[in-house]
Amino acid sequence: MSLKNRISPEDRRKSLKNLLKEKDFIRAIEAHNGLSAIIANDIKEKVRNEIIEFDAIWESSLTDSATKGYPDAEIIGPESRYETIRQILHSSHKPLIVDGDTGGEATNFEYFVKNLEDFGVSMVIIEDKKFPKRNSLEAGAIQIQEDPDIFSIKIKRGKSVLLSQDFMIAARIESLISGAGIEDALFRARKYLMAGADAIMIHSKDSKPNDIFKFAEEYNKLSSELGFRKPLICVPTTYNTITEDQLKEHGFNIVIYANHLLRSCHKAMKETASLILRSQRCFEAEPMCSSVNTIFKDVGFLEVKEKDMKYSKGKTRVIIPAAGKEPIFKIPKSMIKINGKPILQRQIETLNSCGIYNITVVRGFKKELIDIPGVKYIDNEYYEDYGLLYSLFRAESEMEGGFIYINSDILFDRHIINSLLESKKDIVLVVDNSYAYHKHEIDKRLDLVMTLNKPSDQRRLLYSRDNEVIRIGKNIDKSMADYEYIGIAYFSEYGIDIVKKIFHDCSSNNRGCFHAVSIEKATFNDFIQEIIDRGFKVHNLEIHKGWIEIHNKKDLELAEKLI
Ligand code: SPV
Ligand code: MG
Repeated sequence: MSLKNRISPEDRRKSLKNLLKEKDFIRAIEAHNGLSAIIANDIKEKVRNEIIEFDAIWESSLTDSATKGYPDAEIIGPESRYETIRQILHSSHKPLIVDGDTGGEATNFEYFVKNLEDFGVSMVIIEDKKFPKRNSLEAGAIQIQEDPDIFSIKIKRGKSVLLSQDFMIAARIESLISGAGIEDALFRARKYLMAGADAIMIHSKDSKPNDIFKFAEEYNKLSSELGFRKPLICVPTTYNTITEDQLKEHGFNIVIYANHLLRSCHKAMKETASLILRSQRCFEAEPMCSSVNTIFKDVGFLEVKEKDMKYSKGKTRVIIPAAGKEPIFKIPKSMIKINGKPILQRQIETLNSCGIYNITVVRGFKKELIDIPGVKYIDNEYYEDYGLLYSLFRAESEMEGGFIYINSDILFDRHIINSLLESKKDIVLVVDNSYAYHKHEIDKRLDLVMTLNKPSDQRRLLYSRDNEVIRIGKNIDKSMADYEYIGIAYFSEYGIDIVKKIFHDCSSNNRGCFHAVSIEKATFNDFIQEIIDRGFKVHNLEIHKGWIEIHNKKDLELAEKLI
């Protein structure tokens, strides 16, 4: 349950009636638990230049029963249904339409209506079948309709217990399901409307919409005759090529996509389970799954994490691989002094100012010279033969829970680290968009990055926080590159998991060439490219300046001037 989708029962209850006044067409999608309700609530799409979303949620008897492993035949009792309803209400702020099955015996229905109204539900739909009903979609299932007068009394009795004007009772007509036909459906519609039904749902399991269109036409005539028109609802599970525009045109006011979230996850679950069996491990199934981080984000866990972090940033880990030897400098680069203070000292001070104290430095070349207090040291004795990736993994034990990776030869503003800590992605590279302005003046071989979405001039003003890296390396053509990678990256707990598995998989299985070198000599860029090539997402955090890299003596002079 997320704390963000809160609404009072009163406000939620009346929101469906309000929506029906505001617009002539409402779309509802099924949810069967808290998580599916979060998806139904939050999902948005841009269609024809308009951001659209679902207006309401449908609590379906079919999917509620199936989620609990039961057939849809009024076996699940009301307390169990209330539990699902509560989960949906706790996880969304949208109006909820509850599938009331037959409503049971009239006294049971009165209590059901009272409870739903108290919870803040906006509408219950009951179907005119005899208790216990059978789901309407299965061909050959015996469908027995209720006497229309008995059903009308049930509607009246339900209405009589209501405290508010906001709660609606809709009558669902099953004449097209039972085979009784359109005449019977219309006869019943008249009775139910006269009994006080607030809406009519006409159901059909035909693959074509002809019958429901015919019913809608007659319903419009009936409404004119009665002098009032109540909303008309349909569930196009079988006649699914029909569009919302066509339904609107024929006078429907609410469309319910009644089971698609359950059916889609059911299919995905089966495929994933089979793949794990076939692979005899779960690594291959990973790209088929939402990342744990996405789920954490959806269910509000990241909000919990953020609040925790706000009060204990000190737990964030940083790893700085500083083992390499740079021929033009006689000492480790991290000990090069800028205006009298070593780069590493400056890095530590910036990190400390962000509340970060858990810093590990991997030493190698002239390790005895790196001795600044306040950090933990791990040594890489093989720095001459092994590359940066190897140095990084010398500090594998320090990666637990997620960490920030920082090159040993850069200086950076604290806002970069703070933005990175707010990042909600699993693997994030910090990339600079100012590269575009100076790329042609620089002859150094930069760590260039290509992203999935090309940065536009407008996007340079509004930083893109949600772009994906598709290529990284020093060999990318400058005219093709979108950004420069600055040597700072973030790995969440889940990101670490991926990274560790890929590293160990490569180390044990890759005896030959690994991205133009060997795995032993691999660079950080090679490794990131491997992660991308294996189908995992690497995101970028776009910045504009605020850092400097000490590659050569010229950079050193520039840094001395700037600081
Ligand atoms: C449900 O979703 O439970 C419904 C619609 O009642 S149907 O399954 O088509 O009957
Ligand atoms: Mg149902």
